[in-house]
Amino acid sequence: MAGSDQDRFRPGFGDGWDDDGDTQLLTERRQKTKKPSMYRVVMLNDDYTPMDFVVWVLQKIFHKGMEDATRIMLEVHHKGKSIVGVFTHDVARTKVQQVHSLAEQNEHPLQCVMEVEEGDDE
Ligand code: TYC
Repeated sequence: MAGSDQDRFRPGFGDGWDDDGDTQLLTERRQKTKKPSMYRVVMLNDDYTPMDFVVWVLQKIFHKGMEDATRIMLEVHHKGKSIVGVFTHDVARTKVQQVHSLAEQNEHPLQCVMEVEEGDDE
C-alpha cells in the first residue's frame, strides 16, 4: 500500500483510497478503538444560592480546596458559568445528580450541566 514514486502520478493517488481497500480497513480499526468521550461539568450562576453553599458543594462533590472552590464560585458569580472539571460520562452524570440533590435538599436553585468535550476523538 505504500506508494512508489510512480504511484504519485496515478489518477486518484493521494485521495485517501487505494485499489485494494486497505486504507478502508485502517479507517474501520481506528473507529473501533476510539477513546470514550469526556464531559465537562459546568456550574451555572443564579441570584439566590448563597455563595458559601456553592463553595461547600465544590469542596464536597468535586474535592476542591477552599481557595480553588472560592475562585470557581466567584468566576461563576461574575461570568455566569465555570468549568468545574472534566470526567467520564458516568462520573460527570453522578456529580451533576449529587449537586442537584444537595441543592434540592437545601432548597437552593443551584444548577450545573454536563457538556461533551469537542475534538477529543483522536
Ligand atoms: N450569584 C449568587 C449570589 O449572589 C452566588 C452563586 C455563585 C450562585 C455561583 C450560583 O453557581 C453559583 N448569591
